[in-house]
Amino acid sequence: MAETKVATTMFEPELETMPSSDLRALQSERLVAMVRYAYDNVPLYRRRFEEAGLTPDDIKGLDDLPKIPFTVKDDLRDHYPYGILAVPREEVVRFHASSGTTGKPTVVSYTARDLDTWSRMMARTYASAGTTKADLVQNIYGYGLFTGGLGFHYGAERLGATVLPTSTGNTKKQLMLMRDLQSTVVACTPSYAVFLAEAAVEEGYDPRNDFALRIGTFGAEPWSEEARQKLEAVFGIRAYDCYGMSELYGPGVAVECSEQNGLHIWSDEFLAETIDPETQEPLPPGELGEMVFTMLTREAMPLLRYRTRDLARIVWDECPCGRTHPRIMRISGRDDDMLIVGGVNVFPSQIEEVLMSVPELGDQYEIIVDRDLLDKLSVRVEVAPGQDWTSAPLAGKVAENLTAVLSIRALVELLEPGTIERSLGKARRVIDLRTS
Ligand code: DLL
Repeated sequence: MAETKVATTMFEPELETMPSSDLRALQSERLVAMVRYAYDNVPLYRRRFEEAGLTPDDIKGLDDLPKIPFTVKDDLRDHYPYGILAVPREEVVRFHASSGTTGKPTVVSYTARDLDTWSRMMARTYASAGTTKADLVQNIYGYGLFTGGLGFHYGAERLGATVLPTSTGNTKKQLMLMRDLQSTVVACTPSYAVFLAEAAVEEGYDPRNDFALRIGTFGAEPWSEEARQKLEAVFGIRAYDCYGMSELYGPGVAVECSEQNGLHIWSDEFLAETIDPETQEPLPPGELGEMVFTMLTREAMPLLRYRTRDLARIVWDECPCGRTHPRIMRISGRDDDMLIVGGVNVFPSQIEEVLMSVPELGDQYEIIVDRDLLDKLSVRVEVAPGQDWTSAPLAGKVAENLTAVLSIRALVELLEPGTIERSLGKARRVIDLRTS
């Protein structure tokens, strides 16, 4: 589908296309005010500033950003249950929480104005992906503590589109409603979208003709260019990458535009930097590093220089779509997702790219890391329907392709289609069995 460039309308054209110098000036002004607000209202920030020998007067603009101490996820966990609150609890109109694999969830909070800002960012996000008032959005992100469901819900309403709030689960019903109501936009995780495509064919639908889908807004987990091409081909849609995290409202931090070449960060609200995760030094634009965000107008839970652990490049080049906001050039993964196998760094996204480029393979896979004497990397992957999962030459070819990209040996096990358990939300692809 990528051959037809679609001009998209903007939700807030003046803010989305403001000259970069004006955008920088706005960020600078907001940063100064936010630092003062955080210092005055959150004991943690006051303490951090005091420890660093700083006062808000030392932050006069963007050039002083590197002086500000970082905030990390543990700072939020340490303040369980309410997290970092800058307003009395009565001013909070909603909480969300991120599941967190270990221990207590991270609770995040919103004032009425925060929710308003978030909805605007989400309305921009939809519009950037080509959604208009005329669209019917089937929102399959989970409703509840996860920010995906309500984030995509209120954003669609703010844009004036129609929402079908199906939330996760019940795939047969999803497909039936998708056909009967003729949904035009689907919002879910990319791994669920892949599963939905497979289930549609199994249920006897012709996804390109029985459904009226034209746009997919996918995010909440890494996915590859190859996965995008597959999803676009199966459903006859354009598939857009959306990035966000609970601490930064939820989805709606950054999204692709019609160019599908990098995700614009809504930089009047989110001030982005990249740092070297080891030295913590800021990196020049365009270099791969850990993304760090400062929220510029957040009321309930201000975040100054929040370390995301997500690795990406950020560029400030002009984009043909007309938006001036800088772009994330694909999220390479999280630095805590990176596997070190036998001393070699391996990103699950590299493995996905290799697997998706072999036509005989299906879309479902698992990465297993184990250790006998040495570390061992195994990949279990389903073959595509109709392919032979006992084929030794196919397994050998996949293993060779993986070794060429990763520079370490990978064992490959082919599986019958349907063997691996499907996920409704974020897929769990990596199983690390090493104990130390
Ligand atoms: O996943 C918010 C969200 C919902 C984003 C729906 C997009 C769509 P958390 O559960 O807090 O919030 O997880 C945040 O997910 O730090 C990234 O590691 C990962 N992530 C989110 N979007 C992307 C993406 C939501 N487009 C964590 N590509 C983040 C790669 C992503 N990773």
